Amino acid sequence: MTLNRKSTRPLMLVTVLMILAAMAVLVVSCRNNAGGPSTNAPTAGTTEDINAIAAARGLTPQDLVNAAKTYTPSGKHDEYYLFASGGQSGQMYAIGLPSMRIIKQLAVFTPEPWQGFGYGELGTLRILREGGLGADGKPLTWADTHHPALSETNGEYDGQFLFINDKANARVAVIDLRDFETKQIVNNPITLSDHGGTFATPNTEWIIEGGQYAMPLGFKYSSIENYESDYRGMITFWHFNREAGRIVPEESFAIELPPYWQDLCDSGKLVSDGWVFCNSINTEMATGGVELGNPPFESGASQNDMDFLHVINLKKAAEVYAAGNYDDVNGFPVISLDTAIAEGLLHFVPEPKSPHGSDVTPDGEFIVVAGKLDPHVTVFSFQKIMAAIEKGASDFDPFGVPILDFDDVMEAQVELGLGPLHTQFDNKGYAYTSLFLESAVARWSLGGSFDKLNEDPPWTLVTKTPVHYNIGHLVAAEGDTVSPDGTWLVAMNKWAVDRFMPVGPLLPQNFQLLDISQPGTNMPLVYDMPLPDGEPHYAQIIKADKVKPWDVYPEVGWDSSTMSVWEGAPKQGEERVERDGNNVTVYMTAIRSHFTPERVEIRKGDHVTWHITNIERALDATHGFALPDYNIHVSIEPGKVVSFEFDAVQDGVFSYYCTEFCSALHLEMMGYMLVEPSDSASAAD
Ligand code: RUQ
Ligand code: CUA
Repeated sequence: MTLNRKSTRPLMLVTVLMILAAMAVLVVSCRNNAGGPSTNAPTAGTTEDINAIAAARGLTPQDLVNAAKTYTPSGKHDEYYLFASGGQSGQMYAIGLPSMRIIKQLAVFTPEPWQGFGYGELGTLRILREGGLGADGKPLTWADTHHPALSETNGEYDGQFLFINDKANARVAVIDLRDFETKQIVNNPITLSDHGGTFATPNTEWIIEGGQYAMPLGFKYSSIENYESDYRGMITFWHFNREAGRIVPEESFAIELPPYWQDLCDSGKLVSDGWVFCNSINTEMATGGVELGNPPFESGASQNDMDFLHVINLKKAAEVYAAGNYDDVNGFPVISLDTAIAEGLLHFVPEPKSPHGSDVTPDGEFIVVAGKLDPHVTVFSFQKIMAAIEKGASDFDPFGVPILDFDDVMEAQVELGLGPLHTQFDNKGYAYTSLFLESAVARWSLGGSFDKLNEDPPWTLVTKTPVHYNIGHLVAAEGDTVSPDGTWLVAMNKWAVDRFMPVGPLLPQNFQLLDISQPGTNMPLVYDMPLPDGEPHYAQIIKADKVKPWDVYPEVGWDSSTMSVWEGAPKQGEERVERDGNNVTVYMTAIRSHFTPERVEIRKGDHVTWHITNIERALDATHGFALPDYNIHVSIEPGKVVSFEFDAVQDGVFSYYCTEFCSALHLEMMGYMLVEPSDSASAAD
């Protein structure tokens, strides 16, 4: 096995070479305080001399190179979007690379007032409501978002849509990248938790949502003593209609799986297109009960030397579903485990030891599985898996699922270090694996027919870069496509520890940017970015020019929840308040710097429906609308119409106002909603 080679001297950027030479003497003199600025030296702001600034701040030549690689001057745009999960916040982040600047938070599963998501606006409330009600019958208001997936065309990110799962409640959200808004949330009808989502097939026909904790499918009760007979795992395939920009639940289906905990999946591509690979844990079928003297889950679910990589024939499963060969569970089509076995949809491949991550190489030839408790990654060959399926299995799991022979399908095992988790790829024939326990990113060389741009022997460790600390996922530029870029990689670290100024016991997450553009052993860490939200599991990085968002909505009166013009949208000159019995409808427009009408006079007990069109066409001329006490806030971007409704349960005087500082007279952009008490004389008409 190749050992970690000594780092060669970093290649310096030509543009900074001269600066570095000029400052070398000064920098050497301040090497001793590289841990931070010295307290009484001048800092940036007191001088324009780069040497003096570097000396004062304790910056090394490498620091200046890193700064030159990442600093993005005012007005310049980044090269990539990083779309990161926002973890338990239930949201997502759009982050620019290489600057690592947060560009926007995307409201997905959780109400978000700035965007008006879930604060009265009918369209977004409908999305939240349709996306699942909690046990109390109210919309769920958080999510444990894990794995974003960009839509793909021919295995390349196409910049059109973004998907992400909620592990806690087994939900999948669809975000439209024309306006970066969440358009749909689907709630898995048969199970509560997913982890193996979301993954898009190479042309985004299917969005894959794998399960996690087994339970009786369809939300039935069964004693945990009946675990083996009644509890089940699952994988769901949501059919995506690109034209409509929506998942079509009526054209989606699931496959029943044994009650192992399906963990992470990946879609096949190119040669393996039409296949899906999910690792699993707890093939021991441990049921916990440490309080009863049973082994705790953490050891009960880690007994076996091998768990099972689930090899699923999605193409054939779709045919079985189309032929109607499925059961109905809670109104949802589920291909039974027996049918899956009989039709050859499901095979197992033994995978060592508490596996995590299942990542298909860009050529679709290999599947990389890491073992959390094994210093190796194991590489399986798709061709060998096909040959072994052809040959037929001689071993079966307790449910009758055929188990392929490990030696028949294993291509290589590469020793990388402690706690390997996830793997990404580049354009040079390297793979990159996160080492959780070792806090490092390992670069290793792929074998096979891959057209390699590196000179390292196949299936060997090339180098490691330490990261801080306890890295979970890592993500490379265009890293899940058939042609990764090999430019940047972001380590998504679970712990930040000492990297940032202290903010109390709850620390931010640490995203660290690595430059992976040079082959060999030079893979420098160039930037640290605190993310003020936990815990972002995964992200994807797409070339910025592939994403083509709208500047403003295409036409005035645009309903972003249907992505079309709404004919009923309030128009300039036709603003009014209509009354029909106790139902009041407000037709309002917004333009710098007034709402029309500026007075809305209603009565206590009225049911109010309120529409506002922003008739602006100027870039960034967004108005916010706040209705205090009624818990309503919406964002109305240029061209958009928003609608909300409420019961006027409280009489009094309410000043509604614009919440975006949109002009010099923004403070005057307000109006009064006067709610007359229902028992006053004038109310009796
Ligand atoms: S996986 S715990 Cu993405 Cu490493 Cu979720
Ligand atoms: Cu519109 Cu402030």
